Amino acid sequence: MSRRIGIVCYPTIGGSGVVATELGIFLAEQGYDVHFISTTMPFRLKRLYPNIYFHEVEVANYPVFKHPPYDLSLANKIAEVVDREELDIIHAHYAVPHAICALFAKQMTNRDVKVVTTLHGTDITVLGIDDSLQKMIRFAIEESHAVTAVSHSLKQQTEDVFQTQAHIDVIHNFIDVHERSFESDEQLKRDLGLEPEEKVLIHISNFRKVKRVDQVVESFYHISQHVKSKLLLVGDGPEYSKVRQQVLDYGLDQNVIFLGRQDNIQDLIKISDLKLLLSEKESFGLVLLEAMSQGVPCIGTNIGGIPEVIQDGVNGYICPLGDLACVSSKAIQLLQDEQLWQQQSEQAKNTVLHDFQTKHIVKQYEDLYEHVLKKD
Ligand code: GMT
Repeated sequence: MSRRIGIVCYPTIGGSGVVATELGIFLAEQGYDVHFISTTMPFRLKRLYPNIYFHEVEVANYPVFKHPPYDLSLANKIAEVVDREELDIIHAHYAVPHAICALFAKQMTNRDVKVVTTLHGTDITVLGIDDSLQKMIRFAIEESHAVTAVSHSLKQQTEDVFQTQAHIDVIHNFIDVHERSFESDEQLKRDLGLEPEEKVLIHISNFRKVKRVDQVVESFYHISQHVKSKLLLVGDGPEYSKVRQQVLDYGLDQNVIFLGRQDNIQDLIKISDLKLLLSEKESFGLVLLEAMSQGVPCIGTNIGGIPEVIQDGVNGYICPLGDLACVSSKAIQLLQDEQLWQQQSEQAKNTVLHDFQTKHIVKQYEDLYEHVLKKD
């Protein structure tokens, strides 16, 4: 019998939206009926799938409300979809507000629908330490029929922050390795003004403070003194203007290319030699998988889930947070040693293939769904 799964997520650009959407697509390909419940169509959902449905949450904005009640509209929509589409499972990505709304929706329906919650990071590492939300997040974790975290580190932090005994399964993020071509687009390099002999470093993020993009620029400043190179900065967010100014202050404006938000990051990764992710908080770092799947080694901080993806000295390097001397020396070593780079590039692809392939990881979610469906 085909299972009917509702997926509640933030569909906009961001790792959790990507993971939720790719999960839905893969489940649909396995024969599940998948119902996305969200404000806008998930951005990676680019073609029609006969068994993927999208239910838009419309937020009522009456003058009586000071703030439009998004969470209530979402809960109501989830309940409506559970009843009408006879859902078996609601898979909520993020404890607040999605898991809370799913649990509330469950109360409104007569169906024995199960709630699976996936923690992605910010709900624990940022919201979890906010007193005004802590009780509610603990409730979401303890009342869900199953809870998953995207890394061992996030599971540990959740247990520490909430002092909860709730069982949490670690299911890592994943990436589809099919249809990957490793050929670098020489025309794109020319279009971006990259010289053939120049090394290309890349950083992709939402430019939140936690991403420490300023430290990426500072590390690049040192690297560029030793290696003819350029830095691609992909994304936009609160720190963007500050980082632009920093690039000017360092006299790096000819060497740093700001690309803003981009959908097709794979094309940019393919022309890159090294990826930097120097965050102070990062439950997993999905962009690392995007890079490694194309054979691009990564340097990351020893923070959160990053060391669960980068194996130091194997497929990249791990440096202590804020240790920019470590970042630049490792980067220079890697970019100057072609043989070492080739080895790490191969290892990066192998890591993704062995540990983070969609079909292996999604199987863990499928097993979890079957497990919760047997629960009372
Ligand atoms: O990193 C962000 O600010 C975006 C956030 C999101 O909602 O997508 O990312 C979180 O979830 C991703 C998918 O599981 C993880 O790969 C990111 O590491 C995690 N971000 C943080 O923990 C800061």
